[in-house]
Amino acid sequence: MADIRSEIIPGGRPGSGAHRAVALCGPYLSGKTSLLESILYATGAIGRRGSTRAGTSIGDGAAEARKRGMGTEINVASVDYLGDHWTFLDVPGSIEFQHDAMAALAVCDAAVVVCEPSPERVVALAPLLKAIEDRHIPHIFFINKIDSAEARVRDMLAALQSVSSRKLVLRQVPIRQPAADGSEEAVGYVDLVSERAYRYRSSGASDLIEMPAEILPRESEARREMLETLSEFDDTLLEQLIEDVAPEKSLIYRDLHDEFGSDKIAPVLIGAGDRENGVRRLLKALRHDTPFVAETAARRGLAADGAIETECFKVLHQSHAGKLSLCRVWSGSLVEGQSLGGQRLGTILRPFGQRLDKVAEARAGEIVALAKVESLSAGQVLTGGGLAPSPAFPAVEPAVFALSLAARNRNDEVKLSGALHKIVEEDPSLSFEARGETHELLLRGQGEMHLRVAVDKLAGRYNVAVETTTPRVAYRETIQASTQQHARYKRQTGGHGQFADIKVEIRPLPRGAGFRFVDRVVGGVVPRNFIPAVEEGLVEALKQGPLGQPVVDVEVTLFDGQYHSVDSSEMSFKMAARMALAEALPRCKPVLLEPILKVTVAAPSDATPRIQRLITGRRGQLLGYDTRDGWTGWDEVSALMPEAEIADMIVEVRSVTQGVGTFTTAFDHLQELAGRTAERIVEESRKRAAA
Ligand SMILES: Nc1nc2c(ncn2[C@@H]2O[C@H](COP(=O)(O)OP(=O)(O)O)[C@@H](O)[C@H]2O)c(=O)[nH]1
Ligand SMILES: [Mg+2]
Repeated sequence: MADIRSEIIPGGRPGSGAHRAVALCGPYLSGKTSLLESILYATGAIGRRGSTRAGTSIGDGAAEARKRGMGTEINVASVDYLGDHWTFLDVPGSIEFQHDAMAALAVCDAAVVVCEPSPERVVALAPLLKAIEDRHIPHIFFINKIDSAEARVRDMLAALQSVSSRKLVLRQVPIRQPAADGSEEAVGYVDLVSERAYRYRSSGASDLIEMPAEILPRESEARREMLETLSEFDDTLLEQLIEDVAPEKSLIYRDLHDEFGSDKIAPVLIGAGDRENGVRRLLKALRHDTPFVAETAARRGLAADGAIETECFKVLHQSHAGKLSLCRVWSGSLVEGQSLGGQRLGTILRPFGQRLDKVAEARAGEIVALAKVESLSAGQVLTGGGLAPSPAFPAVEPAVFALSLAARNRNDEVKLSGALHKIVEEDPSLSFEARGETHELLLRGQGEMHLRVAVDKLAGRYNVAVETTTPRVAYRETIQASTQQHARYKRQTGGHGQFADIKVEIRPLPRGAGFRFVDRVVGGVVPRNFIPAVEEGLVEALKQGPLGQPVVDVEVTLFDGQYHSVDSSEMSFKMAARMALAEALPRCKPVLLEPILKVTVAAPSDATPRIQRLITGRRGQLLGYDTRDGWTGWDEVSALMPEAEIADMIVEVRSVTQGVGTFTTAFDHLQELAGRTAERIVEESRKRAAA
């Protein structure tokens, strides 16, 4: 068939040697890495098909990924296929590693959304689809594991449509046969455009077969649906359908191409990625319909005017190669050793799983790793004019989980801090912070698994072993009663002694007022120059109150005192102030204060009642709920909750939302806490102080 479609394709044509990039995305375990393996095998890039289960796949080769049998980082591999060059980015499916997925999607020409063949699990796709749709990334659904699918493809299609705002176009229907165990098994498919039937083979390309008669009704129904959807965006096709004229295949192909490339429709293909079923069909759809680099650059708002332009979307730190900036070349080409925008480009590497192949040049469309370009980080575009922020680079998701870290060996503290900087540069959805008030080093991220992988990296790649604990809550205490206190500090040791005498009044202040010092000394009974020392002593004493926590919301008034012209000093007044509070505070009905956060939980609406129960079950106070802005079928529940109850809340939020629920927090206020819980907290901090 003469490729009449090549003329209408802007930016390039299939077989012209262009470089395109496609992200393989979808939930954890949907089969992305296996699909990548089959793509590599089907295109001849590898001679043997490995498996993720056996730990022999090209993807997931990093130690942390192999250990868990799951993708924890982007896997990159390039292939040549029918005269073009393709880079596939197999991205982690777990929501905890989604930042990598978002970064990869940002630079791809198209995405393949690999999904399980279970309608009840499509909810898990919602956050990913939202990101893809918001960015107008052309995407194909690949209903995977068709070999073990129990649901019918039409039900799966309906479920997918319910979470997708693009019109879905089913391009294949399965041919089913009764299996030995009485169930039905997919043994092949009919391509709805060409109206050809194929039989799957356990490996290799499917065989063209005669169209089974019993599939015809289903085939023509599905084909009509496909054409009707395509005609919504094409009047010519619409007229033909109305007039009952059979449309030319070339028109259907053109509509598929144009409507996919402009993100009006999302085609749906079926197959079994781990045994190459439907993989070649997928590759051909990509070959014909994936936009070329110049079109994607235009969608991103990048210039692509022929001048050199490249964008970094991910950084890796490797012990031997040093810093690697994974980049897509948007226009022009990069040459080893070249100077660009004040940066010297050293070695250029083409990743293939864990392997890095040196190349002399990287052309427009390619994805390569640039070695040791120290100032080039994810979310930056490098041109002859220097570095600039990427347009609309994916923002970092708010952290929902934290661990407190400590180097197992105290001498490793400097090393730990250096390593943390590197792993955060690799994955900006991790962050760390030295929290003064609890003397902890906090690592924050997207879930426990996310942080455990980071801890594994610290040990495995940077040789820093760390202990992890649950972060402490920054409790406070305050007083509920007023009192007056007289304190005299007097020492006589040899030469001249120390003397200070003060009278203070202590009273509670409203929540959030902090500490207030009032000087009501008259007649110089405490000389001016000693008054700051009194305040300093008070501040020191308030660092730890009778319940072991910092004391807040108190006012201390200095109203009387005495001094000695020789023995009084700043030091002695400071001591007197500390004594005064140490004696007075226990009498002022001290009470524990716990931090209360304003929490906003986002989840699919049908999970809202469960989210509300979860919140009230964790001492939360519901404030209300609303629809989530920009999300169809999602709610946001807001509540006030104790910080202590939020520490592991993400686990439960995910378990009632098929993994997609999330939340944000912000400090709201401190609240009095009494009873058993308070006693336990006071006891724990006493033990810690004694240890
Ligand atoms: N039955 C069946 N299993 C598959 C298929 N593709 C992948 N799997 C299995 O699904 C599991 C997850 O595959 P993997 O590629 O690691 O998923 P990923 O997390 O999406 O990368 C593995 O046990 C695969 O063997 C398929 O087409 N059919
Ligand atoms: Mg994987």
